[in-house]
Amino acid sequence: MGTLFQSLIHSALSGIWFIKPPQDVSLDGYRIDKVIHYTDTVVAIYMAVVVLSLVYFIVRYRARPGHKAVYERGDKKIYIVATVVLGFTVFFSIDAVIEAMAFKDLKEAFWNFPKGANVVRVEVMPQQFAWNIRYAGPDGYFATDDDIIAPQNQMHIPVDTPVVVQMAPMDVIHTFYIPHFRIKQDATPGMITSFWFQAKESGKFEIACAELCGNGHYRMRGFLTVDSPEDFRAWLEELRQEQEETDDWSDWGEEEDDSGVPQDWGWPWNKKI
Ligand SMILES: [Cu+2]
Repeated sequence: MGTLFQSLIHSALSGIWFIKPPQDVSLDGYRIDKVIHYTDTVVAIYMAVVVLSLVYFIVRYRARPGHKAVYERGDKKIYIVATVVLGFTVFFSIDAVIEAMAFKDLKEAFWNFPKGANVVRVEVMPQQFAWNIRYAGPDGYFATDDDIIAPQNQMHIPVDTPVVVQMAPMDVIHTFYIPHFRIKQDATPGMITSFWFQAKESGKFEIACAELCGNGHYRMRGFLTVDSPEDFRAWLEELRQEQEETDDWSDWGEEEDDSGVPQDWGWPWNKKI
C-alpha cells in the first residue's frame, strides 16, 4: 500500500514538475519560454501566499470554546479597497507584464519577417489528416509548373536560415505545431496565414496538429528535417528531378495520383511578406 501510494505521488509529481519541455532549437523560441517561466513563477508565488494564508486563518480562527463567530457582510470600505488593490496587483504583475513581453517579441521577432535572398519560402496546406508541403522550384514563383511538392508530411529546411511559411488549410481548422521550435500557428479556412522561424540545429523534429480537426487528428503527424544547406538543396533537386520525370502540371486532375497528395493546390506567394 505504501509503495503504491509513493509511486502514485511520484508519477503525479514527475508529470507536473519534472517533465522538461522539448529542447528549443529555434532562434526565437526562448522568448516563448521566458513568458511561460515568468507566468509560472508569479502564479506559483501567489498560489503559495493564498494557500499559506488560508491555512493560517483556518488554524487561527478555528471553532473552540469561548469564541463566537461574527457575521461579516464584507462590504466595509476596507474590503472593497483590499479587493480592488489585489485585483490590480494581479493584473499589473501578470497580465500587463506578459502583454508587454509578448508585444516586444512580436515586434522584434515574430512580426519582423526576414527579407533577403537567403530566405526559404514554403507553402503548407494541412488537410484531414496530413501536411502538404510545397516549394517554389527553380523559377522562384509558387503555383507554377516547376513547384516542388514534398512527400506528404515531410518538410525539409536548411539550418541557420530564415524560413517563411504561408499556410492555408484544405478543409477545416488545423494548427501547425513544432514543439522544438515553440511555433504554433492556426490554419484557418479562407485565410492565408504567414509565420517564420529559424533552426539553430539540424535534426529531425515532430510536426503535430494542435487543433482537434476530426477523427484522425491523432495521426496527423509530420516531420521537419533540418539539413545542412547543401543537403537541403540536394534533397530539393532530387525531388525536382523525380517530379520532372513523373508529372506534368497540365495533367493534374486527369491523372490519378495514389500518393494521397492533392496536386491542385498552391497559391501565388503573398508578396506583402
Ligand atoms: Cu489537423
